[in-house]
Amino acid sequence: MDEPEKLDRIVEARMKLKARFEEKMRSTPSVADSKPMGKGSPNRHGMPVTPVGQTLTLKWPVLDLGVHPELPLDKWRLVIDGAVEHPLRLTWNDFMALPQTEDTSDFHCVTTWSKLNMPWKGVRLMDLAALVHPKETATHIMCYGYDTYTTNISLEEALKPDVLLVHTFEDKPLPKEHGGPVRMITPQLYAWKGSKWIKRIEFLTQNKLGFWEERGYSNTAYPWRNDRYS
Ligand SMILES: Nc1nc2c(c(=O)[nH]1)N[C@H]1C(S)=C(S)[C@@H](COP(=O)(O)O)O[C@H]1N2
Ligand SMILES: [Mo]
Repeated sequence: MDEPEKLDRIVEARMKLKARFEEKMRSTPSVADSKPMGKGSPNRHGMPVTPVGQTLTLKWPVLDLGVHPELPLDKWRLVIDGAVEHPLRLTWNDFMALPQTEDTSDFHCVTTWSKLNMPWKGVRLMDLAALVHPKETATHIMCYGYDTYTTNISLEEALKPDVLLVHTFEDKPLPKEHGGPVRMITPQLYAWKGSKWIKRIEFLTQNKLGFWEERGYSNTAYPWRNDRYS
């Protein structure tokens, strides 16, 4: 498929996905919440800039299971499969040839630190979804990290425009300890929903629990309601 045709296909599929999830997105906590809990002036989403129970930090702590996988770019692959019409296995070059998005967003860790205004570059989850065409029955995704981490997220959250698979932070390659070469970010949910060293995105037809969700963390992970545990 040539490039313009591929882009047209993404644009069309993106519009269909938006229409399909519009209603559900409107009722997600970060859109429907009329009294978000937290302190400070409204952020770019109209939320108090510091969610309830969070403290701002300028540092960027490292939090993970302790394994930092070594992933040379020529060996790196990203698989997108499950309940989709066109499963994909991307190389680094395939991934970098997709439409690239720059965005600045915030990072809220469930262990109570938040880091604001982080400048990212990467590929929208929405654009990857548009490429693989989730089946009508798809409702969630499970993300898998190269370190064996897993985390689940509903499609209405995953398809938000600030959910990215990022490879660049502050104009430099994403450091390995923060999930480089590629990690996911979920700025409107607690940060454990974003898998570092992302390896696979599986579309699901029903919800399943990831690593922390199985251990009592919240399914929904919405920071402005202190939604830490289930
Ligand atoms: N693959 C993988 N992704 C992960 C984790 C992990 O252990 N493995 N930890 C999660 C948690 S609990 C948090 S708070 C953030 C931390 O990201 P950071 O180390 O870049 O601050 O990554 C999330 N993504
Ligand atoms: Mo975390």
